[in-house]
Amino acid sequence: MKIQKEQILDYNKKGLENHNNNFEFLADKLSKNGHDVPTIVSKLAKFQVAIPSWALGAGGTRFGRFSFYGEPSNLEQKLDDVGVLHSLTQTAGAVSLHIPWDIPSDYSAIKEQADSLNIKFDSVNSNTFQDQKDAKETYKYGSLSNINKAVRDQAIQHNLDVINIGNKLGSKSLTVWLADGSCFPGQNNFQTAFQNTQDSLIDIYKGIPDDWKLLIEYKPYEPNFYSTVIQDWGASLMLANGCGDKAFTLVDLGHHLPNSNIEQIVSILQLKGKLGGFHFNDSKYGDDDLTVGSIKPYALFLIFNELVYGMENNPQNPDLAWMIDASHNVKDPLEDLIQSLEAIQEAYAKALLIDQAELKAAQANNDVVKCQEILQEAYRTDVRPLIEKARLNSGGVISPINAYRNLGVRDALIKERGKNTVATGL
Ligand SMILES: [Mn+2]
Repeated sequence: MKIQKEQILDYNKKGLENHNNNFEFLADKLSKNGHDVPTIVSKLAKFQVAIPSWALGAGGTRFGRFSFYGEPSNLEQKLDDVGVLHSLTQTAGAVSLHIPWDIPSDYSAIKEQADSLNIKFDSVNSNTFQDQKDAKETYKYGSLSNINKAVRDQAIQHNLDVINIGNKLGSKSLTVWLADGSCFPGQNNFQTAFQNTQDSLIDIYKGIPDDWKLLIEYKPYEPNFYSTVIQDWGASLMLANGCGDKAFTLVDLGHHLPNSNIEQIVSILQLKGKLGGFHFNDSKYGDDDLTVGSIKPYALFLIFNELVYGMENNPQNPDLAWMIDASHNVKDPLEDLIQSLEAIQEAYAKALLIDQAELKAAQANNDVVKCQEILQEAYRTDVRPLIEKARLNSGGVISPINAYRNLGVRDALIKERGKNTVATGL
């Protein structure tokens, strides 16, 4: 299914007057307070977030999976779904493939399709957390950290294969997340597991093209519940430094112990020029894969404050690979992703409203109250008219969720694909 430009223009007619009134009121207020509204709107329009190919179908838990209808059952259909998201939101201009779940069968056809939908191929993701059909070695006891060299070699080769696939599509980074670790004390030698991982990553790094990045993701627990080899940003940073200049840490919001100060992690990594990518989701307890901004929108805003500061003040840090990394158990994945994209845009817009010069002055005076006032003044602003304007300027819709429902997208997908389709992935 493809949403036509005429459908969007027609849909927008209804809300245009209301949007214009809201935007003018807000733009006037912000301009009077010294904000450069057109620059903020153009920054919002430029901000693009990759959709992972595994997030377009129903996810599940280890207790079960509840299907919904019209799921994409191949890569072409997944790209179509990202195309739907992008045409409505104008924020989802990239897709992040998971290998081997989504290996293209015809590269030029898939590139052509992505081009026609205005979608780029972002980071490619390797998978050594489950055994593939006909694989010689098993990852049951780890992959890049495994005590057995044959297993490590298989995992290294898989990552090199993924780089090769990404290269053919125009990707510029490889994301490595390991499930490696141990469930019980004594099961692994921590030092051996870490050193094996470092050596394996160095072998993979040798295959990273000059204009690519190697992104190393960390996670404190799950699926291993006693230890994970790359448990936190410090372990990831050590491994990245052990590889070289093209290796970076990737921060996933859900991969922290409760109450971790993620904004501080993000800030310091940017200072050191080592933040390479960022995965969005939200959580209450752990890696819950919930809709971005659904539980802790203020924390997301504080993180964006640091990201914006870093993007403006840390030229030593590269452009980041942004991706939504969530799974959908009860919502229509496309609606969930639209909500996440909007939450990301909202947090970003609010962070752009923080008066950095004023904040710096208040910090210099140790005016703690003023510092909080500056942050919360930005946070309390209803920035939605700015996001609507950015979307409209790029050819998107005023309200993506309403449009998605009004245009009957899910019904059309069910008609096209049938009821009992199942997406590859988790
Ligand atoms: Mn992730």
